[in-house]
Amino acid sequence: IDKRLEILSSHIAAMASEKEAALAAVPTDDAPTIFDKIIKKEIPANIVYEDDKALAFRDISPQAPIHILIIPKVKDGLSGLSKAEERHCEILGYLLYIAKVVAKQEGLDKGFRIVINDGPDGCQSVYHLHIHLLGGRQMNWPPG
Ligand code: TR5
Repeated sequence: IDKRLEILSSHIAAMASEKEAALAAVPTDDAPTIFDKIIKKEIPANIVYEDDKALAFRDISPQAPIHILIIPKVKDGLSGLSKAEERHCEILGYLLYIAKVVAKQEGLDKGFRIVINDGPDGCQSVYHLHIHLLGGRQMNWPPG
């Protein structure tokens, strides 16, 4: 039971700090984010998939046994989904497809969860569009 409480309290702490990070984040359309540095390999990330359009790497603060972020290499104003224009349709569809490719690569045969947080209410903390791929455990519904 102690171990369970420890895990539970670390989950609650992570949730609180993620929310704090989201509320502290300044929504910006074109300003570079930490993800640009990951794309340019200026800071390390655990990259699980890469091609000319998309990059997928493990989230630094995983909320599930598998927690991967899928991002476009070129931001093109897509700081978040709410900024999507018709010209982004192709990359948006492509990123979803890559989420599926990565889910398969990770062996998530029993299912997975896709999340896109948008804006302060959506708990977005990094303003470079990203798809969360979560799996490896039973997800709950509704999400918090
Ligand atoms: O809250 P949203 O939806 O904006 O998601 C941003 C995600 O980026 C969070 O789940 C963070 O844990 C994750 N994140 C933040 C950083 C980071 C990262 N994932 C991998 N590597 C990271 N580095 C090196 N630095 C971050 N600040």
